[in-house]
Amino acid sequence: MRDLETNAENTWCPGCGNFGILSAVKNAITHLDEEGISSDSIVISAGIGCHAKIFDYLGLSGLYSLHGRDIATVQGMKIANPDLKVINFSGDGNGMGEGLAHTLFAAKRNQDMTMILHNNSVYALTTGQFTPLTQKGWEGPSTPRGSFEEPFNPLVMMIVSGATFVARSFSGKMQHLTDTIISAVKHKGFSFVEVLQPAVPYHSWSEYRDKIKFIEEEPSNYNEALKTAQDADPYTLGIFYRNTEKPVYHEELYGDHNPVNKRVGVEERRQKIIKILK
Ligand SMILES: Cc1ncc(C[n+]2csc(CCOP(=O)(O)OP(=O)(O)O)c2C)c(N)n1
Ligand code: SF4
Ligand SMILES: [Mg+2]
Repeated sequence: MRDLETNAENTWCPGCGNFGILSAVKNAITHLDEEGISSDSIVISAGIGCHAKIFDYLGLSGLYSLHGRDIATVQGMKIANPDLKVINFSGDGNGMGEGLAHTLFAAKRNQDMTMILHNNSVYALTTGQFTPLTQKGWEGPSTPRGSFEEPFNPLVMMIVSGATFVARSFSGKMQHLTDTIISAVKHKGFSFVEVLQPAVPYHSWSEYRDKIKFIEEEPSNYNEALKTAQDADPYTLGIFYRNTEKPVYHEELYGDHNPVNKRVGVEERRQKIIKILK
């Protein structure tokens, strides 16, 4: 098991919801390692934002990517070496704004990866602009008279786009969040976990705690999942959708081939090209 601690100085605000996500991820990785999913086989990526600093605070391999391009980065990692378990840390601005197309296509392809969306409903690092997930009416630095746009429903968006594991948790519910991350990483296919996370300069913990609730039971099929995700308010937690039947991208692409450990030699490749050209 790797040492998950790093020497990086933690610069999150005291009370930031990202601390809960970091702890839950560490718990989940420790548990997964004990179950046989080695921490050496896990690679991570993050975009840019407060959430993305988690990359510096986790002693795991990976690539600190660009704003909105991290989802593309992890897709590349998986295709390059399907034996890896890849985890992406994204923000609501990062993954639902500038990176939205990459998010939708990763879900559409059922890429075998996990996306953890730190949803604080704000572009926090850049000091409080509204995001695609900000609730209507929220008064912030860029929306002093209240945001008048309807937010996306990320769970519905992911279900209809093709994700095969769709869940919501909260950084203040440590056991629920840890268990959800474990299930998401073990899931074969695109797993999406939205994590509600207070950014304390903009939202208080009680704002969340007063509203948090759980779905009664996990929906058993696509239509039920979609209806539950549509009807639930943005503070309802649980696993909304799980489909283990849908093929995953890298297997559709090249079966059980792995370009790293089943590498074709130069001569074999040359012969294959000659055969195609003949
Ligand atoms: C290509 C690019 N576009 C925009 C930015 C500016 N930028 C950096 S962080 C950020 C907001 C991040 O918001 P979110 O993804 O919600 O993360 P949070 O800080 O809330 O965790 C933006 C717009 C950037 N660094 N690079
Ligand atoms: S601004 Fe918000 S998200 Fe960023 S470190 Fe502070 S509390 Fe956390
Ligand atoms: Mg954010």
